Amino acid sequence: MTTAQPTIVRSACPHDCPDTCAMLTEVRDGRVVGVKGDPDHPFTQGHLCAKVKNYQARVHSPDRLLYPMRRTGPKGVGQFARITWQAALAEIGQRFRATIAEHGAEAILPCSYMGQEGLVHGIHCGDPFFNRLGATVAERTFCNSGANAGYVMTLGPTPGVDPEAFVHARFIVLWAANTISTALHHWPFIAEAKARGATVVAIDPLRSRTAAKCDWHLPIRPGTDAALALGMIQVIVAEGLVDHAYVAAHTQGFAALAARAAEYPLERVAAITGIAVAEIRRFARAYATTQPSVIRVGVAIERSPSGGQAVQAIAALPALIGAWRHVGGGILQNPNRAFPIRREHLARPDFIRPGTRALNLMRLGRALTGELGLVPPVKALVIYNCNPAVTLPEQERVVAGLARADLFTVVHEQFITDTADYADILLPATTQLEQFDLMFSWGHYYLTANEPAIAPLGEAVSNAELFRRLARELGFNDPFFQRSDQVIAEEAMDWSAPALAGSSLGEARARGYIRLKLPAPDAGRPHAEGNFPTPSGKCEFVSSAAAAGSGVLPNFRQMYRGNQAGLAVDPLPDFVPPAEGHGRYGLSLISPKAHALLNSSYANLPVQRHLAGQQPIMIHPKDAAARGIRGGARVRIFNDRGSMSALAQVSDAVREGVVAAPLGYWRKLEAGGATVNALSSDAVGVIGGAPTFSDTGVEVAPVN
Ligand SMILES: Nc1nc2c(c(=O)[nH]1)N[C@H]1C(S)=C(S)[C@@H](COP(=O)(O)OP(=O)(O)OC[C@H]3O[C@@H](n4cnc5c(=O)[nH]c(N)nc54)[C@H](O)[C@@H]3O)O[C@H]1N2
Ligand SMILES: Nc1nc2c(c(=O)[nH]1)N[C@H]1C(S)=C(S)[C@@H](COP(=O)(O)OP(=O)(O)OC[C@H]3O[C@@H](n4cnc5c(=O)[nH]c(N)nc54)[C@H](O)[C@@H]3O)O[C@H]1N2
Ligand SMILES: [Mo]
Repeated sequence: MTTAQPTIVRSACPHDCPDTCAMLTEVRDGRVVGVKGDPDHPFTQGHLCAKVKNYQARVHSPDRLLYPMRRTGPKGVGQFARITWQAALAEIGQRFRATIAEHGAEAILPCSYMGQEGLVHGIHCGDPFFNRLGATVAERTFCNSGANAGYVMTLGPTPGVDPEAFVHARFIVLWAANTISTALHHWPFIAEAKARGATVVAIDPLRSRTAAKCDWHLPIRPGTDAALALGMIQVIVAEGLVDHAYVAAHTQGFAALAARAAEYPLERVAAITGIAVAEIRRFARAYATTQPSVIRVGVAIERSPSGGQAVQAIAALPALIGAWRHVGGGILQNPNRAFPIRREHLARPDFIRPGTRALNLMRLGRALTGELGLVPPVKALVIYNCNPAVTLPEQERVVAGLARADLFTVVHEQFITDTADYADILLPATTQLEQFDLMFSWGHYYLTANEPAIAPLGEAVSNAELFRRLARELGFNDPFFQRSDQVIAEEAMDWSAPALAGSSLGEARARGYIRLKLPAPDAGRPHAEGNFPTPSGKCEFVSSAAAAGSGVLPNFRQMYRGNQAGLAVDPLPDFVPPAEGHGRYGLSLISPKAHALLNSSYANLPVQRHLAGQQPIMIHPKDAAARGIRGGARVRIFNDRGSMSALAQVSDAVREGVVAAPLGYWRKLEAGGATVNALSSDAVGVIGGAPTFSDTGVEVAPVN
């Protein structure tokens, strides 16, 4: 047999991660033999992370789901038999038609998120289909919806500081961001600033891998960031550190914000946050007086009742001190706003019939168990790009709901996950190397193309192809539903927008990536002269959209679809105490991202499983001693919602009173058969409908 020369194909990491790496994939004889980071890409810089650097093992894993299957055993057991695509589609069509006839189309619910992040196969891939079908509109507030809402209330949908411009900052705050684990490719820019003399501060209940490398660590109590931000504002105002010229020219509502901040004297802030008065004062002074200063907010900041308002307050800080005047000064929250994405065209909200109900997927458990009393009840569920049995709160309710005999569940997946175990019909999904896509980023300014490296394995189909097939099965004749992947990509972007003018899909495909046409990292000062994309054109310390009661901001609705959670009635930022954690259960549980896992992905694959070990929980030595827990011991973590088992890591890297159990482990692969979302509640934050994973009261006990 002759062995063909290896070919190198340009790929793009598909994952829900800010870095969206440009990859070079090596193919030999129709198999992927390796992947590496593109050394020429200014952000990827030739490196891939612990999750993706052996992506070929994910693609060619013996555990890949490669054929359509029908359930043969009880729900949850994972017994399936192979069927044809034709039989699978026919059964789905028949069940959908019967459900619609009996209960109406709202009895069908899509459950999806960003298992794949691309413009073709990502968050919006199924929206036109479900909107046209008349299904319940799913609000997907898994990630960043509260933070986005708070940020946009203050600043409007601006991309903020170029991530590459961090090299120019002299004071960098990583606020609820574990950059080294969750956005590794941003770290070199921060390290470069540090090498040039910048001070880097981490605000995190945990001395994370990142906090350990910072100059300064503020170990805050979870869910109290809004109080810290208001305390900083109070110091900045009281000590005359305000840039009054900038505030007068480019902001509105200063007096009201100062009055709100005055309600947060440092004694109060210290009592709330657990950080000493002198430390807060020193931090606020250093932040205000060391320019350029920049803040990177991580997604974790939103996971408590006033998480979105924390971001609303933090977004006010750079304007207050005039940080926007400088290259590298300001705030970075979600730079995907720089990409001119035609979300309306991708998602087709115009297909939604007026009055169609919306459901926040954080409440999936209660929706499925019937506790929400939905009429009609959910009778058919289609899950793709998502692993709700692991990633949604109220895990035991989610699983109890999925186990309902009268629920018809379709799951499209690459692997037989905890969720897939409950499918009636299981459909095989391609991986990124078997499909074409075009990727935006929420961590840098490069649009990246992904060429198929190999043909789809087995009978796996991409998300876009699944919805082409479902549309045909349901008789949707509009040619819109049969667009090729290339046409979807072409139409996903506004190529005439300034950020892309003169560029084309062809150029992105030929080079692998294109940088958006924004000022170079050493030249950008996006808000030196104000120009905020808010209703007033100013940085709004008092949100005019909230004051006008105008409900949901447009870009927010497009991303999350039909989110009716709305804005805070209060147009000023405020702190709302966490509901749990200092009450009946003595400890406050956080569930940050695992270094070697990507949300719930990779927990089943050997290399990452080895790196991640069994589900751990980190506990402070004093809290461990009080409970007779030794390092390495198996413990039970519990509250009224559920319980899980974990191995104790006794360490002062976590604050006293706080325990940390990383997200991503699978129920069926862990002792005790439950993971961290068995403990979290489905309460949502004050703004943006965001989850409150960091507001979870628990108790921990040794297992004898
Ligand atoms: N307790 C707690 N819970 C959390 C969080 C937390 O910090 N703590 N974080 C939240 C956040 S920020 C997020 S983003 C969510 C993530 O929640 P999810 O989106 O559910 O998690 P993922 O593991 O990213 O992806 C889900 C599944 O998509 C599958 N998949 C990958 N590619 C494809 C594809 O092309 N097609 C199909 N059909 N499937 C594919 C993967 O195999 C995986 O099983 O979790 C949220 N849940
Ligand atoms: N390795 C890895 N990388 C990932 C992911 C992954 O699962 N694994 N997931 C991707 C996704 S979907 C996302 S959204 C991003 C998330 O990126 P990050 O937001 O950086 O991720 P987290 O680890 O959830 O949280 C960051 C830090 O915030 C702390 N934290 C938790 N609650 C609070 C709080 O109330 N206040 C403060 N100040 N800090 C708090 C945690 O201890 C943690 O160290 O990462 C992406 N990248
Ligand atoms: Mo996320």
